[in-house]
Amino acid sequence: MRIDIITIFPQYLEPLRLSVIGKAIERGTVDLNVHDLRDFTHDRHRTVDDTPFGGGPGMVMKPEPWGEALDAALSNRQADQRPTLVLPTPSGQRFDQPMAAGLAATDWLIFACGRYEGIDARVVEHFREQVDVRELSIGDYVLAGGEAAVLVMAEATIRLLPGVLGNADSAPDDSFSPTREGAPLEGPIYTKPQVWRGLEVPAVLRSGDHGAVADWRRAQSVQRTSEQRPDLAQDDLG
Ligand code: JEH
Repeated sequence: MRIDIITIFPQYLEPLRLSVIGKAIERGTVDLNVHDLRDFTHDRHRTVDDTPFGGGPGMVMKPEPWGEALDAALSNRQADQRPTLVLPTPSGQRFDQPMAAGLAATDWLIFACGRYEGIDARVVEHFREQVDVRELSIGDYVLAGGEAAVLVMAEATIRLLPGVLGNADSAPDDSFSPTREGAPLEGPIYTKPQVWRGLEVPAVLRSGDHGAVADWRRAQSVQRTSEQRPDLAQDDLG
């Protein structure tokens, strides 16, 4: 998968080069290209913002640098390639696990990180002709820009690519997997030592009775989901 990220803070995206996502980049599973929006300005101050038409607080990102940056990212593409352009915005659709899976099924993502009050709306209007546009939000709180949202969306997407997770079975059993429907949250997990600071690992987990372990885990999931996320709980599960 190819991923382009356009931002005025390229260093903000460096954490993607760590850990399991970084390995995927090193191995070539992901071709990550981070671009500095200011490289597509032409004035001495490398200006990317201006005052809003119609008035109001703050500044708006100018369309010209975005137009040039996106033209550059889209250059030299094959006729059959139609990338997905993801725009993080507080007014987008909520990003969730099925969307991560949908993005992971594409072969080219371009993330456009806004700052200030956001990007001049004509940028999306213009590029809709060349790309599939997704305006997405990671949640109902206000960030200072799109970069942190892109870290979240890119990590959630890349870890789903074939070969990225060590244990191929890890992803399908995740909290938000459809296979955990009704009680999607995981209960408590334990490792050695058997007793730590006087606290014992539940005996059932050491019983060797796989059926009893599965039943216990299911009951823990049901309890945890109803306590922490009643909105996700299916109330006929005990
Ligand atoms: C924030 C991209 C580009 C700040 C305020 C306003 C809210 C009412 N989940 C997310 N939260 N924030 C972002 C995001 C995602 N994905 C996000 C961004 C940009 C993504 C610039 N900013 C900063 C920013 C305007 N306020 C929006 N309103 C709902 C509380 C009040 C106005 C716009 C942009």
